[in-house]
Amino acid sequence: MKIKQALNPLALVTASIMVNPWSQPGVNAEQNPFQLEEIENNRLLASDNEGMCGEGRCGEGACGNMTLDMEGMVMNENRDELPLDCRGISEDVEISVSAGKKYAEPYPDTAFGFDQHQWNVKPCSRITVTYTNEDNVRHQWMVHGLPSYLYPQSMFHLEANGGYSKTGTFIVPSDDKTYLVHCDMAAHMEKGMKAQLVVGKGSGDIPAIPGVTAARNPNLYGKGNGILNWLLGIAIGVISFAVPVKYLARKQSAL
Ligand SMILES: [Cu+2]
Repeated sequence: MKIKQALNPLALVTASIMVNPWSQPGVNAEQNPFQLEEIENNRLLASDNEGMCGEGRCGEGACGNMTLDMEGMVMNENRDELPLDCRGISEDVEISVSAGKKYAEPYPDTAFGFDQHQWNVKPCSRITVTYTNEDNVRHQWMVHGLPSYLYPQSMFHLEANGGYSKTGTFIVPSDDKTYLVHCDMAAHMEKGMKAQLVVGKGSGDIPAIPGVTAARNPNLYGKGNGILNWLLGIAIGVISFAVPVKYLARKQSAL
């Protein structure tokens, strides 16, 4: 009788509801609406230009403001032309960025990552980025929000095919601004390939950058409260066992 009470499914369901499985938030790659709109506009502009530089018209080598070969692509490189608000180059900065699945390992809810997620430079810096892709799928390093009179679609863009590196240079304006950097391959930003380039004092952090800023809508699925999750799992397991046992016991007593 006591065993039957202990296995009372109603009591177990109540107990399992009382166990709170919510745990500490993970980092998901939420974006703010402005960034989403900007990225979507850039995609539309890029697709408008596709017939100009894509579809084999230029083949390998230079094409407008894009260089493309078997190893990847550099788009909108600018080594010499100063932004209108810069009197000169304040400093030359060299950045090496690695991309790959292994860089996602420290961060929950991510699958891809950069080895760094924030870079700080002075206004009017000339920045040379060497981007190395350690995976076997394509990855991009794309900066948004640059002045459109220098950078079509307001972006500078490196893309490295699996196992290759690409190097490109661009010059940032003089204003304090935080630029979104991401990989635009499907779902890669949402899965961790998101970073920020801070020029001068920046203009405020971008949310949900792995290891840098928190998500505004954190993931509430349990990952941290291991004991509570174990208790919930045990309770569900016991219920699954108790219901058929009770049914069989009733059936037997009726015979
Ligand atoms: Cu990627």
